Amino acid sequence: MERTLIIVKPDGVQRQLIGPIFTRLEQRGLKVVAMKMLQVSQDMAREHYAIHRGKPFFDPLIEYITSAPVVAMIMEGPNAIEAARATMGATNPVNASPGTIRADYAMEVGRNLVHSSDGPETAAAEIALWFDAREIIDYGRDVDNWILER
Ligand code: DAT
Ligand code: MG
Repeated sequence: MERTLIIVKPDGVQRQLIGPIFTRLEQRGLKVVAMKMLQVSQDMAREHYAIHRGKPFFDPLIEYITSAPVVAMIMEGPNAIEAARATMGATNPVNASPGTIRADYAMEVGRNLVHSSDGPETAAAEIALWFDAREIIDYGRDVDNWILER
């Protein structure tokens, strides 16, 4: 089953939106297999966003993601990466479709509340960067018989 990394960014925690953001993903049927709150270090932020190094928004992005605690989680499900990205909405909230997290709760690209991995390789790398293998719990849910067509 596919796994993806989700982060409620500092603005999401500060704005008391951990619950609403989490609820959208959880109630779709995505299964939480790991979660924690942490203060992101400069080094970790730079590694997480390494692909954006050199871009004009890189320094503000690092400052933002390290500015206050975040909540990170791994979610699992069929096509979890695509499902989470669709629920999150477009990078710039102004372009995000109504009903997505970013459209419904955010105004600007530099305060877009949530991160979710954009592909299988990035998901694997991000999960390894953010979590120890021991923090990831493999468990079953009885309700899966009603969420997944097996
Ligand atoms: P996403 O978070 O949708 O995966 P991304 O990986 O392209 O988007 O960029 C990472 C973050 O960097 C994004 O959430 C907000 C910021 N960002 C991206 N493009 C930007 C831009 N053109 N101006 C300002 N910030 C930007
Ligand atoms: Mg991205």
